[in-house]
Amino acid sequence: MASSTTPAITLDVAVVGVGLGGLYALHKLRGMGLTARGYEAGSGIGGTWFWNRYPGARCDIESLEYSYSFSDELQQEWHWPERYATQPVILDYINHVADKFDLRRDIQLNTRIGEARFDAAARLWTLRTKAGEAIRARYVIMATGNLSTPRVPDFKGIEGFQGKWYHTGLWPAEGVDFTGQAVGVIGTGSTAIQMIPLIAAQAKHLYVFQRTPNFVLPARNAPMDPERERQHRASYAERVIDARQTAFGVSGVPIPTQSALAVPEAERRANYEAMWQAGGTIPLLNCYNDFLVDERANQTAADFVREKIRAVVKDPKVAALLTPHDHPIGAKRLCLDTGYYETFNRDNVTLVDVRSDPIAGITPQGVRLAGGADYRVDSLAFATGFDAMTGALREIDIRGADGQALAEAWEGGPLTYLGLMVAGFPNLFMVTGPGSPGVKSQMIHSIEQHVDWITDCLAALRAKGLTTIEATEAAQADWVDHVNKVADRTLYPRANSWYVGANIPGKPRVFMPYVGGVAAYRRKCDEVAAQGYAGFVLAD
Ligand code: NA7
Repeated sequence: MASSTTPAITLDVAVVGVGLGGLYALHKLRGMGLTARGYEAGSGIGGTWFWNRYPGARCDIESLEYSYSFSDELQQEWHWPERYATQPVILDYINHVADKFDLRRDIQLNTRIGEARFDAAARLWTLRTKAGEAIRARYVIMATGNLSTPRVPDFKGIEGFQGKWYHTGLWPAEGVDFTGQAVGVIGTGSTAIQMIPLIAAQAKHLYVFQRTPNFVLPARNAPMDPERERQHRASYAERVIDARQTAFGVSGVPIPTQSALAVPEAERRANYEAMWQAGGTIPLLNCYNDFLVDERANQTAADFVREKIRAVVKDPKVAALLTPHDHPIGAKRLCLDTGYYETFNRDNVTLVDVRSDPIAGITPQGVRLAGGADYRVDSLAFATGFDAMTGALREIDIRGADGQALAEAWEGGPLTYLGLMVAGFPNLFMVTGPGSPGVKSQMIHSIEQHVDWITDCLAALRAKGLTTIEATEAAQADWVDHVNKVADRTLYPRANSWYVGANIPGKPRVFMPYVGGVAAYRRKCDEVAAQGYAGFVLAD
């Protein structure tokens, strides 16, 4: 273990987190001739795709889209075996990228950053690892991810549970065999929806503890169609440009111009049916231009999906419980499934409604509800989500120019300028931070845009002979206001989702992502840069 007196390594840029964002940042920074090093808490790289190894973990964006665009050679050589890649395949891809671009020599694994302090006189950050190693760096790029702080609710009695329990975001690398077991899954978000059909097929009995049903659309996963792959490979360059003009950063999707209410019902239903058959979330999100802003328009799609649930689930009581009723469709992250609703027709699956009768605690044998019912299980899988968007940053003790803690500055919710920087924290950048479209877009698209913007900014500073950049309070306040106004024009804030921190008791209810779309956001970021970094103070 390094002691606090160990001389600090000094870098141009320290990159915290080596998932998809950190990895691309390291590649870009090295290309600029800067000294950079990535610090990763995991024993391997990959971030989300390293930790989330639960059964059925898979991307919910098509893999031909969900891949880096910065290297045509990489795009042409990599083969995605299925329409939506599984977690192991995505992790292979990330490791392939690290090897191809020789990035491992700049990556330090098993290293969790515990604190970061800005020295205003020296204009340098000092990071300290949990093991006590110090790192001095002119700039810090926080590539810590949006869904990287797993959260198990504070259930009474969990420490006395005699079986084994797991969180999906910290799943054992060697996997878990549930054969012959009674298993409880707590939560019914995207993660649980991917996992439940596979556990049901293996376990003796599965109890699904559901508080809120979600809207689930069919993924229609399939082996990669060679012709589709060929066409996509032939048009990657145009597709990148196309994706930049869209709301979600996914290419090949027409921008909707029509209201759902402006078309006859038969035509609208035919459209929804085509979307249902095509699979994926993107067709529905792009069906009509008022789907996420007009409640009545939204209702038409919500009712369509509700009918589908009733058509699949045989027991009407179970179907009713699985039918979402408390939020507009799409206002929470839409989930994709392979056989989720069908799973509830199995004899070995029981849906337990913990909305009407909440979980009171965990007993040595299983789960107890407030009403007294006991469910005996051998294992428990918590698919209870993450302290999203701010959790990973708040876990690090980050102190800015006047010693202020980031956690304090964000006490009432995250404040950022463009989701890229925070006033009072010079030279500290975030990749897809709160206030940017990150989680509301194809993540790799947004990651690349942020890393490109940050590295262009560092190049501009270098060209001007300057060393520091900091967001102004005024620009930050305007941006936060804009993010809120844009969100308030939509149906998004109406859902109790992790976008508003609703899953974390006591977390301030603030709508965190920017939902004006990646096209508008990119324009704004480009304008700011073109105006000499308007809203930032640059200094030597
Ligand atoms: P989510 O989407 O945050 O889902 C967490 C689930 O856990 C959700 O169904 C919650 O119900 C449930 N939950 C949380 N706390 C409790 C308690 N105390 N009792 C019962 N149920 C509870 O996390 P995921 O991992 O599924 O997905 C996160 C993102 O990863 C996803 O959006 C994709 O982008 C990838 P609630 O809805 O709060 O009533």
